[in-house]
Amino acid sequence: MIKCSIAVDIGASSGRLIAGYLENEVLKLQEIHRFENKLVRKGTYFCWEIGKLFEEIKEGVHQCHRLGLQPESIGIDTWAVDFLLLDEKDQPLTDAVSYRDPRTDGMIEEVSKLIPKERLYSKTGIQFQKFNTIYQLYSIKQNNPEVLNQAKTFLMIPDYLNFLLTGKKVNEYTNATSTQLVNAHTKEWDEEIITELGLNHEMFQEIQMPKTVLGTLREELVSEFGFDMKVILPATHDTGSAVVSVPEQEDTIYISSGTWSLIGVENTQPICTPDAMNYNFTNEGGMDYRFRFLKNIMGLWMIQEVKRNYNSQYSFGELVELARQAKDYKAIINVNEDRFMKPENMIQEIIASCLATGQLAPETPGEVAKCVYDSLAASYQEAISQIEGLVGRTFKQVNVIGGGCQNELLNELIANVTNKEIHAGPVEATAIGNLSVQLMALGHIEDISKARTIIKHSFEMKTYLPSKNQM
Ligand code: LFR
Repeated sequence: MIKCSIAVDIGASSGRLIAGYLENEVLKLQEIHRFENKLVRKGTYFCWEIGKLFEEIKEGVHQCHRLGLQPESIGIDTWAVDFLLLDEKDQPLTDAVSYRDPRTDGMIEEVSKLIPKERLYSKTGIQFQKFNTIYQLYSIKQNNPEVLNQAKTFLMIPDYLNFLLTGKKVNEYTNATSTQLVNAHTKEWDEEIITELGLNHEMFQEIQMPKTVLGTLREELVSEFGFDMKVILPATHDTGSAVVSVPEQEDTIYISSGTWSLIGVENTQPICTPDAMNYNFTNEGGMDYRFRFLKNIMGLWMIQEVKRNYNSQYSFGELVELARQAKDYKAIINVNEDRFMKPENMIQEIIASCLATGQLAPETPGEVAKCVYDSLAASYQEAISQIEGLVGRTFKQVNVIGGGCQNELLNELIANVTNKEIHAGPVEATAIGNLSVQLMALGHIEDISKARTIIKHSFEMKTYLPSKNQM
């Protein structure tokens, strides 16, 4: 049996288990299980089906073994900011409410009354997004204080899944920073902020770094699978794992392209200046205490919703093709407006936004898709000029990683709009970053720079140059 590690990578629209192992310094991947993830309405909230996600992870582990692979370790990453609160019997007190739920409307303003924005930013370096954990917790404090009174343990989504695997309760660092409660300078929970919000300090767990071997499987799981394995902390925030696998950092701006587009650079120090705050850049904690200085752009969520609103009549590939055919239509909307976070109907929202800005409304699926792609590219360009201004230098190339890097039209548009060379790949950046950290913890890869060299040699990248025949 081939020995491997398993990356569990769960995004907002799908999850996957990918097995990986090194063969002559080349990282080999094998997808072993893929499943859907989506928001479901439970009572008045939009939630994740956390129990189902755990069942899918178990199914994937069984499948790995059936395929003749022997996992030495497993590591989980998911989106950030969402969490569960457990009672004294370690039972969840609520469903796993999603960050897209409107329960946080108005909470940035409420929290700002207690902690001025400048102070919060200079301490944490984290962007102001209404869905951050801090605002979710504050919304619970205002509307369901009894839940917080009973809460003994705060675990983020991957922390909770790790708890189900091992019985150990810790908060992994990269994901913890997305709460806006971790101090960017001490890299620990910021006790002052927690006190000023009136939250209970005790529920926060010890912060542990990626590469930590958390433990082994609970006994019931060892009997169920018929084997044990190590549970290792990768960067449990998916974007943290994705950025581990950006092969070249020099002269490069990355775009981690999925449900969100995360655009930025890797730094060794946080930039918590008023300018960075005003442009709403974030300094998320990364591997080896590096920082991801980046901006959230609404991303492919918009096209996922457009597809859903057309009752999935067109595939993503077909929408791209239709957008290419709609080459005479052009309208640019501000994709980062709150109205696109969770609209009733994305197509109607796009039309309304075009009309409100005095532009022709898209009339066909191709025009709607073209508007989304053009607008995303325009938003990337704006973020790039902000990054260049904030860090005081220009960058030669853009490396698009993640599922979205397979969208050739979008890559061409980015090349044209930014006038930079675009490198696309790896597609499975998040799983690759997750696996690399596990392989480091197991002693198979020395460090992150060695991991990046291996990644560069193991996966194909495509290059797109700016063209004169712009769409
Ligand atoms: C991407 C991501 C982003 C985070 C958003 C919400 O999947 O993790 O980094 O801002 O989802 O958690």
